[in-house]
Amino acid sequence: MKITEEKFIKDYQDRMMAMYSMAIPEASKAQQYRVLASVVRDYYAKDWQQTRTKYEKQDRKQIYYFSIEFLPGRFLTQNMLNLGITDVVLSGLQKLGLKYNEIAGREPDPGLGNGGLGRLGSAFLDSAASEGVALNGNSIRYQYGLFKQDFVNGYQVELPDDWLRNGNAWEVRKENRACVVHFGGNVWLKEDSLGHLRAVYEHTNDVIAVPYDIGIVGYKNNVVNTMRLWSAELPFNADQRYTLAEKQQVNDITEVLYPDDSNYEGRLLRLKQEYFFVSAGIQSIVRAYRKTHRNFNEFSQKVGIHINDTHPAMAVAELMRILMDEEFLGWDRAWNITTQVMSYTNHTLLAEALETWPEDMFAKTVPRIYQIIQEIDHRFRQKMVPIHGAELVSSVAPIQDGQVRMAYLAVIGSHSVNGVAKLHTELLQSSVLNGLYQIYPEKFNNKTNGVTMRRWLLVANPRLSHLLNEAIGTDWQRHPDALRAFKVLTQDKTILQKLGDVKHKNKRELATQIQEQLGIKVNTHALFDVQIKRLHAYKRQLLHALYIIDEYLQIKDGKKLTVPRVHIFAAKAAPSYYYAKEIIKLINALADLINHDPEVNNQLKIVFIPNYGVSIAEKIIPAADVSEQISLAGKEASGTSNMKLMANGAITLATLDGANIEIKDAVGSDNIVTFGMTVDEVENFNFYQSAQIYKTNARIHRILDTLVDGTIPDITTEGRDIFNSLVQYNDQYFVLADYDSYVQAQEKISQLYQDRYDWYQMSAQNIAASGRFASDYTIQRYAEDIWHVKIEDPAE
Ligand code: RUG
Repeated sequence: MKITEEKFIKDYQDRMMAMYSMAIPEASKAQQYRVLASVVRDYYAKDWQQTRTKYEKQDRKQIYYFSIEFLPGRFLTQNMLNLGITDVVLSGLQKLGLKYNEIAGREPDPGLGNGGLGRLGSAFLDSAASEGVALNGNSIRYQYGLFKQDFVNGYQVELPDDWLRNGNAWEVRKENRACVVHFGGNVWLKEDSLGHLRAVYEHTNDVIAVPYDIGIVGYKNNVVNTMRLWSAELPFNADQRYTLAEKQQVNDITEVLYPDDSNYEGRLLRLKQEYFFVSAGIQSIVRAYRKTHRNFNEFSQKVGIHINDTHPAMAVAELMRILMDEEFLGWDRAWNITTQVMSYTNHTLLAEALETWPEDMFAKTVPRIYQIIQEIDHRFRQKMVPIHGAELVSSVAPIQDGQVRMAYLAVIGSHSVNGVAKLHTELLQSSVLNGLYQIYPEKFNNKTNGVTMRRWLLVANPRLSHLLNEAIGTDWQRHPDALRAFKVLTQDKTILQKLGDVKHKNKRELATQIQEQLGIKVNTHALFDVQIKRLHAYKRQLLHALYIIDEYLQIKDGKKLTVPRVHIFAAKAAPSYYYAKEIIKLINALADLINHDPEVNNQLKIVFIPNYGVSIAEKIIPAADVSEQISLAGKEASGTSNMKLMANGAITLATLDGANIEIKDAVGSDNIVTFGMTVDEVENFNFYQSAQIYKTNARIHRILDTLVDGTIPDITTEGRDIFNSLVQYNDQYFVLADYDSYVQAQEKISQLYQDRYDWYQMSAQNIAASGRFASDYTIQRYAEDIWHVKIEDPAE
């Protein structure tokens, strides 16, 4: 459909009238937004329907990406871009006397994820639609997204994220596709008159799962895929039978996202959430397949189910349940199909993030699933013990020591298991999943993460995108590898000058926002040193904070910093993660001290931007000079902010962890600054004594003392706890061990930043090398190697 400016203006006026019976100037900004979203949605409605029917007609293999988290970011700007209607809409709105930015800012940013895991899922959906891969998201429609973060006296406070309060303009409720999910009760198998073993359920608590679909618009290719989010409701017409408490129990299932991505919580509600979206998703997949197929002969050629992290691992048992109990396939056939259909991505090496459920809780909550996992466990042992020995096999069996172990279930039930960066996959193979790697080496493969360049460049950084279009043409928008063409221009002084201008303008824009929102005035000629990610001890925001104290002490000693700096943080801590919240308080207290000290003047500023999420990242990333990726080696599976920041021309300051290593390979060691211990060094560091470092290293001694001697006001308990964690409790994440090396790296950064020509040359090298980290390529590799689907030209 060709959208002209005239058509858009008319559509907008008509829709305003239809929805609100108002003239445009009378409407609030929120109403203006909802009208715009509704008009834009219309522009892809037909493509959405046609994509579905085309897939059906072609009997195309459908892939379902099961993830308990997605972080799509705001849809409006991205959808307009992908539909190719941005210019028309912007000029049309202007003619109507409306300001796009004000309207777009009214869209809630759906916080349906904690961080990298959810964002990766959404990047994959965007890339798959843009590449013409039939990938469907499957998740939970949380009533409340990840909490909104605010600071009160420097402490994190959590406020509910009521993102659905005014409705969600992009979703379509599909009541006719609802299904029933059973929890609890008793279940046994009974032979029916045809000789089939049927599962008989008694006293179950049933919940209705209602799907809400959101269209995922591909980039200028008429493809619109679907993200399906499930909402829990009471069974139809049955209100009276339920007590308030029972109603609440059903609402609870999809009420709120668990706000922790690095710690597993063995809570009943979480288990229910997991089974809820898994069961609903698989029922709807089988139902869709059954519409056009009489038997299951082709199921594994037509369906792929991806288990994103362990949360949806019950998919293995749920598909077995449906195939056996409802479709009457025998165990072996059902198992054969299931393992061909399932694939699994692991995202963490942290032992505390690997899910295991107490057997009794599991058995009570999902009895039939428990029975099936028991059988999987039994057959696995029976088959593997003679080959690999009892010790190895029981160390990786799905059930052991009263626990159901979800990662092991996912590996055993899938044909493919991948890590998310080269190092991470190697470490999975050699440590966390080593036992299963010995048994199934052929299943393991690496798929390094990626990011969508269209959101992180075209949407977030229009100035840089414009420069790139001017310098190398627009091919990179569809084929991000074409950014490589920018490499030959890294010697071109005019280009570097323009690149510097772009960065400076972006910094000015961020500075204005910081001033307006936080009342902090920052020097836009200072180096913007950025660390934005979840707050976790392993990510070592503390290392960065100690360096800031170091800089502060130098200034107080009368020295001048080599370059002035603005340290920018944004991070949410899990509400129950006390230590992480103490670090937030420390950074805020430091900000308070340093930003108000007249002796510091313009040399040093600290800004902690609250409520980190996709929308805030879109503002910070284009303005970053330095990207801090300083986790302890071996702890960060991959990281993705490292890739976004690189694409926006920030220089990475990194440990050799996760995908940082591949960034270094891509950009060359002259264009990245690395420091710190390697994984091997960390692993072989047998007698670490952090107290010894405190004792013998005068610089560190002095910095740590400021945590407890009153230099930083208002952090008595926090300062003492952090001090103790570093000195008395032996510094679990080797902050002190890496400190000197970090300082050297920071000094190198300062040296480099003094010569802006060299700096922007490095920056340009980073942009030019970033194309390989586009999720378009990652999704192609998933499609080819894991899901075995051909990338089809959507035009055909
Ligand atoms: O911590 C990891 C990141 O390193 C990674 O980049 C991201 C996407 O693969 O996933 C993050 N993650 C891990 N989020 N939740 C978990 C817990 O398994």
